Amino acid sequence: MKILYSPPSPYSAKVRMAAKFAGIDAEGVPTDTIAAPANLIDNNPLGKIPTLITDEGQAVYDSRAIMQFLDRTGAKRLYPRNAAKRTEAEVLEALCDGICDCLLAIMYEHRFRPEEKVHQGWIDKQWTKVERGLDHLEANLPRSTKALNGGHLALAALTGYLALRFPGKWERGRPKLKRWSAKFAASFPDLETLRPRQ
Ligand SMILES: N[C@@H](CCC(=O)N[C@@H](CS)C(=O)NCC(=O)O)C(=O)O
Repeated sequence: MKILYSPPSPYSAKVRMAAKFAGIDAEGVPTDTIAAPANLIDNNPLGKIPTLITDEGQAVYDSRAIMQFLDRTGAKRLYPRNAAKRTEAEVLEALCDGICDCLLAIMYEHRFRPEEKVHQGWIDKQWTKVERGLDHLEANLPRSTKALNGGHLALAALTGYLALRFPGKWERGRPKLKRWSAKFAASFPDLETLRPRQ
């Protein structure tokens, strides 16, 4: 099994941590989406990472479909069996991924638009969503990281991405979120190596 990814990508970090946690042997294939290589485009018309390719050649994307696939495939489950708890984990994942969507929209606005066309109003709108989302997380953090699930892994990916791309911009007033991130790093050193990095 292969996972096309890039080291800073938060969604890639989430699924690679999930594969490792679930005991699935997946080879990480560093992939430059801007270059749009054939092994990416031929497997995912959207040209996005992460894209998982099974040993049989089936492509699975996006990251949430990959998480569900890994949950069905691995030795360890990624989502609670209890329906209410599972919904909770899935919503936490959706929130963390959604915050990443806003952060990426901000990054892309700067990266892919000529400077005179960068739309500050759009960036501000995305950042408002980020702030609301992070405040919600600060007030509703999962209690423990002992029994990891897909929601926790999405949160670890999000906080890793914030630390990488937005240092000094998200921590103030959110001590619990910062502590949660540090505790994750200390508790799961093997997963920590897969969090977003340059
Ligand atoms: N909803 C998707 C988002 C994936 C995504 O946007 N990945 C980024 C990298 S972090 C990407 O591939 N960007 C290149 C592009 O949009 O062309 C998922 O959860 O997998």
